[in-house]
Amino acid sequence: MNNIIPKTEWIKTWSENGVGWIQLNHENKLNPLSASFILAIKDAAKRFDNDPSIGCIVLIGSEKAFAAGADLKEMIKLNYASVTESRYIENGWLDIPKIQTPIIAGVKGYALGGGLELALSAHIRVASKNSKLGLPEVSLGVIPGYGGTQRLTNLVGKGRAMEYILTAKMIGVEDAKYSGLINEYCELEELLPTCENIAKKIIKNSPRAISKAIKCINASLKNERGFETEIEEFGKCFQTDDFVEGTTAFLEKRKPKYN
Ligand code: CO8
Repeated sequence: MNNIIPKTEWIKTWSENGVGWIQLNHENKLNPLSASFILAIKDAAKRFDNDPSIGCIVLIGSEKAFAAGADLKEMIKLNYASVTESRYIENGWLDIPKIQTPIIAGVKGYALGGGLELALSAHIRVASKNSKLGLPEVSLGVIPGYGGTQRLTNLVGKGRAMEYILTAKMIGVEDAKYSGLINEYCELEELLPTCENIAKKIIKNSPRAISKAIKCINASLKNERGFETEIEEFGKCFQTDDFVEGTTAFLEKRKPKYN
């Protein structure tokens, strides 16, 4: 996994009035997140982070999906070692939260599995009314291993995190707003203006104070043991028959049979 080439052609970026926009633009409009796609997202975010004219980053997907999770055709090839030892996840996006510039995730359609975990690693989440969010990993024999068990719990509390993760259910925007999973929801056509309005409010403040505030808020939630445990248990999932059955069943368009 060490020679991953970022798939820059799956990313569109532009900037306007101090806002850096990143659009996930995979040929499959569900934006399945492969390692090279994730690297391209991370590189684009880093470029904006290093540009002093950018005060806020907005990350969006397609009309159909922010992202429907890890690319299962790639994930099925992973094993314990590739997940834990080669630091697949850290290479992927664990350092997105280290970015100093505020990131708003603008969700239209599906934000599932790794897709929701990407949105969870943003600082603020806005969703359009047609959105469906969720962490369906346990239905596939894995866990939300991109920081989902940690960030979701920090955001919505243990009870809700248990409900969302253990049931693997799709979460509508009203429920998501009520639980604190998203900050706001709006009409589909209002998503970009709503993100832009939040960005404008952020940009007029001190960029140095903002990056310090982000650092402090993240530090208050930091639980390195939690992330370590997640990676270890996530890696172990790849040694189970359930993972093979769950992921194969999805790709073969059938229901999994767990013993
Ligand atoms: N990866 C790869 N391909 C996908 C994915 C995916 N996550 N999701 C959909 N596709 C493919 C389908 O196989 C299908 O391909 P094809 O046209 O070749 O048959 C195509 O995209 C369209 O999909 P559907 O026909 O299923 O589209 P629908 O509109 O009927 O349904 C859904 C949309 C509800 C989003 C449905 O596609 C779905 O349930 N997708 C899977 C969602 C999911 O389970 N995501 C979680 C994945 S696990 C995960 O993210 C773990 C994160 C941490 C692990 C990190 C590991 C590195």
